[in-house]
Amino acid sequence: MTLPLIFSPEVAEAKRTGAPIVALESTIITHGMPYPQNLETARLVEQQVRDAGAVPATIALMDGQIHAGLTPEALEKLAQSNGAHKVSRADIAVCLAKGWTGATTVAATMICANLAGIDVFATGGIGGVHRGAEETFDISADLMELAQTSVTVVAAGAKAILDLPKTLETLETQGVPVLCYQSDDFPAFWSRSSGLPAPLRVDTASEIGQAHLLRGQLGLPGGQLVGNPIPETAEIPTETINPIIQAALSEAEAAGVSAKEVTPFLLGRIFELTDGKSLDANIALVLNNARLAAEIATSITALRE
Ligand code: PSU
Repeated sequence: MTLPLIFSPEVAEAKRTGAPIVALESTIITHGMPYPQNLETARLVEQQVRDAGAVPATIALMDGQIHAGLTPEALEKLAQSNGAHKVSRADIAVCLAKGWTGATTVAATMICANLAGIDVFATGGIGGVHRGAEETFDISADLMELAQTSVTVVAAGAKAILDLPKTLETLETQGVPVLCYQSDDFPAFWSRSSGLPAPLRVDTASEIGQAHLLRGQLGLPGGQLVGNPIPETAEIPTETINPIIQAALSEAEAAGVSAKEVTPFLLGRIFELTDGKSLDANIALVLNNARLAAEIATSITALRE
């Protein structure tokens, strides 16, 4: 039985020529944004990666195969599918065995990117320690994945619906480097600053690429989290977004939402409560992350030569 991993023609060609590649996740498409904005954003993000000189590899599970790179038809099918499973580390193998359509979270995308030989991955915001985790134990598998899989993940921090101080503490305990790009603060997804200091500050894509390769040489397992603040023009100030997050959290609690449903529920309610402004910000920050990820992938390719 061979590893069920297939490349789109564009990604296969990039692998053949050694061109830089950026992995992209698919849970953001199926569970993070409504249709049709999810499809439009997925296309724009792929184009942003190309414009910045790299090749996009959107990752998803379909028909028993890990797809690294989706054809335009497959991307459209995924964006319109209502029944896609949200797949993390625990679910990948069974999802493939059953031939289900699986949208990969940050954790699962890291695993697939690593198998596909892709070093860099861009997303919106990683999962983390949920508020009230001392009661619920709800901690995203994304954090443990960063501790064990060698992929550099570019995100606008962790989603601000989370307990950010506990998320940073957990990353520190797990030995995950958190590199804040051109900022002294850890970003908070829709806002440029969480008010928490950057564990590490970096100022160039090349520094990030060098650190990625050095970790390999040092024999350190695990990846890096790059915190790239949302562009100033697109940010929603914390004073505006915080009460909305609180309202959405109260509703989630009242409705008894738990486990994998929490993040999609909160993102959906915040979208409604901000009249769509949270989605505009989310799109802007993902595009910003895609550009930086392409620059990092390009620098890693050059450093390897
Ligand atoms: N970034 C976004 N929107 C999203 C996600 C990331 O801008 O919806 C997804 C990622 O796939 C991430 C997941 O892994 O949310 C976190 O889910 P959970 O909190 O259940 O681990």
